Amino acid sequence: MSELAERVLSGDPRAIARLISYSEDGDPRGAEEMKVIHPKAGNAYVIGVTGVMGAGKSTLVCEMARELRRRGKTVGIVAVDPTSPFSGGALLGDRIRMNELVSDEGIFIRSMGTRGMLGGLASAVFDAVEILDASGKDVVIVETVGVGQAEVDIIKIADTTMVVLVPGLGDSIQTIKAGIMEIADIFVVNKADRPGIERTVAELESLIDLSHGPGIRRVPVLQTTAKDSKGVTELLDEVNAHEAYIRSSGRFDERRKARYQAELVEIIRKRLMTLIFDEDKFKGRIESLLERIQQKEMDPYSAAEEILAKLLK
Ligand SMILES: Nc1nc2c(ncn2[C@@H]2O[C@H](COP(=O)(O)OP(=O)(O)OP(=O)(O)O)[C@@H](O)[C@H]2O)c(=O)[nH]1
Ligand SMILES: [Mg+2]
Repeated sequence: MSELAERVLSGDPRAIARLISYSEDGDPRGAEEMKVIHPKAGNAYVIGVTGVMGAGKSTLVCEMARELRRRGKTVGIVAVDPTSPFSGGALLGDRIRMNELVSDEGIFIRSMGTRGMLGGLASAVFDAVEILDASGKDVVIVETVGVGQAEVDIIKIADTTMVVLVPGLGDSIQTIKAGIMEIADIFVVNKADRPGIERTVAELESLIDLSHGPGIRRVPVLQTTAKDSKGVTELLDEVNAHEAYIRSSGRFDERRKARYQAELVEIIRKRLMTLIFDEDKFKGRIESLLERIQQKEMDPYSAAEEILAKLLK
């Protein structure tokens, strides 16, 4: 086994950071290490945290990490494209909260930005979760801003997904309508210190009533005030209850399968994109096909078929 893989498996934070960077950069050395560490992954419980911008997700994630540490668990945190990243923004003003986490060897925090259009992002996030998992973290938390399909896809990594909203729905209702309802295992209404909390919870409960049926687990709605560490213990108890539910109903294995399916598709997609658009010979070919399409000598469908036929040869 390579030295880097060995150091990752022993939990060395520098090695973990290095390997995540390889994935982000699409460095081929990363793929080789990922092959080696895969057999050691699968033991971490993965919590997805998504929801509207500025809902207090990062604050909540920090508080969950603190509570998990009190429960003796080690924690990996992956924050995807945060507008207020862990390294700055709103949390910069919260030095005490951050310093405690950063200086704790049982916690690893990584922010990942959205990359170019070919979307190296999703597969790097999958890798980061797998790396933290293999490194021995008991729990891995993934924070994403729930706006687009990419985030919904990323959340497939999670065993338990929480959707974070805030009082005074408005935007939040839109988020729910945009398909977030289906992915929520737990709803969290954060900023419970704000006016309108009761009404928001009631509106959410009536929305859940609509999709709720007999024999189906009812998605719980929890209230938190992350900035004052309120409601976090109850929230993690609810995560435990959800874990027990998916483990006893066979859904846990289904979710893990969905995670690896999403990852596999993503790796293939990325490799194909690289093949088609980055390889010099194909690049030249695509240029000439584009020229012919524009001159009406060829249509895009035939051009695509020609490229695929070349690939499959
Ligand atoms: N009133 C109130 N403010 C809170 C609470 N939790 C977090 N905040 C504040 O909300 C702001 C946004 O918090 P973040 O944790 O950065 O929110 P986020 O959802 O991670 O934001 P993005 O990643 O940018 O989408 C900060 O100013 C926090 O201090 C809360 O329970 N009550
Ligand atoms: Mg955030």
